[in-house]
Amino acid sequence: MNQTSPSKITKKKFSIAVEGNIGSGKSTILSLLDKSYLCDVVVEPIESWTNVNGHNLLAMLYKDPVRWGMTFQAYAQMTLTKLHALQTKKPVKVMERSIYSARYCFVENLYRSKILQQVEHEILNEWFNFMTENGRCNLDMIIYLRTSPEVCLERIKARNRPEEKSIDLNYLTALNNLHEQWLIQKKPYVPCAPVLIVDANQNQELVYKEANEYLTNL
Ligand code: D5M
Ligand code: MG
Repeated sequence: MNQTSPSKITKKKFSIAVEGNIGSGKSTILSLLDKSYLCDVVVEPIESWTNVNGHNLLAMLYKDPVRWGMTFQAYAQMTLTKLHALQTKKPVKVMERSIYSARYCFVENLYRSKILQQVEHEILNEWFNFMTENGRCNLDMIIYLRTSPEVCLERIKARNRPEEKSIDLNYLTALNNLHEQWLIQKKPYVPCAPVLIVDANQNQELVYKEANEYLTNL
């Protein structure tokens, strides 16, 4: 058992982020982990992104990323920071995504594809640096659901969210490359916690079994 094992923690929770491309199966795994006596699951604030006082900001982003990219990322960063700060009861807190994937994958992709302007990137970065300093958004572990963009596309088609109709293989490949750079190559961004890599192309029951076995043996 290592030093940060949940059973050794009295007040501080062991915080985990489940990361992976769109359609990698994060929500499915989280809904299974939610039943565990060990874990409190905190899901991605997609409900708030699709209803900002009546505005579907996620749909607006997919429809017109140049117009809404900055607005969406500013809002995503804020809602995710709130989830990082959320106090939970059980020994392990499991989050869907984190402020880190928002910054290192989504913001980075919008910037590299010239959808975000340099000044917008600078502002988001300054906020990100402020929000992550002094351990404010600390994680103890990252579970990376590693998937091929092709498998993600199939799952996205199957779940058929109206906002996600425009997602194509190019977008998923770009996001996949950024997840890989961050969580596997650890360059140019270094993960803030140890990374457990799970092959999430496989059947989702097996993915859950692998993640759960790891958690109960911590
Ligand atoms: O999917 C949640 C949806 O939200 C999916 O369409 C991707 C989108 N999403 C999540 N975070 C971001 C950021 N930071 N920018 C742009 N789009 C985002 P899921 O597969 O559950 O992640
Ligand atoms: Mg999800």
